[in-house]
Amino acid sequence: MITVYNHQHVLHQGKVEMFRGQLVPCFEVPARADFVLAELQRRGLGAVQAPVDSGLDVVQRIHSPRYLDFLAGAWAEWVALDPANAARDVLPSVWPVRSFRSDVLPANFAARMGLFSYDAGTPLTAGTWAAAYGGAQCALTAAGLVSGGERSAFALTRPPGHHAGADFFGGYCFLNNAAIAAQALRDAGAARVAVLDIDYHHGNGTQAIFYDRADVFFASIHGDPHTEYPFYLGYADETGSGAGQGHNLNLPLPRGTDFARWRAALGQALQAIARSGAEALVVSLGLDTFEGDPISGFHLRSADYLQVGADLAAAGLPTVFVFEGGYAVAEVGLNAVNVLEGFA
Ligand code: SP5
Ligand code: ZN
Repeated sequence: MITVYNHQHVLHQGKVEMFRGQLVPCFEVPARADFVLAELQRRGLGAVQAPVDSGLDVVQRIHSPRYLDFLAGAWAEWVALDPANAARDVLPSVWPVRSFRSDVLPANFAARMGLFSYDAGTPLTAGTWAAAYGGAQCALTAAGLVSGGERSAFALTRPPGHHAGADFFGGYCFLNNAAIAAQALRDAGAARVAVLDIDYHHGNGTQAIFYDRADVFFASIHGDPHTEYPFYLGYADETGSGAGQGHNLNLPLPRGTDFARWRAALGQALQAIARSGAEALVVSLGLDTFEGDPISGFHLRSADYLQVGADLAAAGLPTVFVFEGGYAVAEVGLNAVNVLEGFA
């Protein structure tokens, strides 16, 4: 398994996120990717390479121009407001909910922060654009390797991506790396692609991006949104719309779910993916299903991830793995590499 890793991930380094009325230290930290890289190298699980820069063509097929323009320039705008801002993360504080307009682009910076986001847990920092851009290149390079005949490749990057939609960030995510990889596989000739999201949290961004499309099947196993973030999407009755009707599968599970029950859902998702006729698979690989995760509620153990990898391999599809969540930092390397080793 080839891993595509961009050292610029470290340029995205949030200080704080809003939680219960306080700014608390970020859970999504650079050390997460470093632990995975160290474990990959310790266990000798294949080559690690830097991404090839292929620009924004595919990224622009997933994200809107005005969103990309905003993200690329946001930090410079923030510092221009007040030079002292250079020492602070940017967080949104006002949002256009129902009855407000989203077609008009406000001149005010805070207004645009809110227009392009949905939570106050996702700080934008000096290096966010550089890190997210490099992450998208990792996803594109990994997809290119698989289109070129590799059985699998792993985009090891952060910030994660699956909560980011066509024109919004949130849930620690800015560019949707899994969606970008899926689009790249389509563009390289796969008639149908599946995205399987096994992060603890529903992949609302990926679902929304492909919701009305028949060429990308989306399946997600996640904490029940009645109680779990991101709350407002991820229910079982969301099955796709228009041409995409029948091409979306949500398998929400209650807090406290153990591996036996989780694995049964994985079997269900993989059967649906087989029926979808997918010729390639993108796995949104979150490890926050781990029993020791500080913000999540499933009870998977480290050894279980070897079985997860074996089950994914049994689907028999060329597979791009994309790193998503997982906040038990000391164990995230072991758990991620267990999936990859179980697959290989
Ligand atoms: C990619 C990904 O996994 N994003 C998850 C974003 C979750 N953001 C909300 C976090 C809520 C924090 N809860 C803290 C509980 C501390 N006991
Ligand atoms: Zn997650």
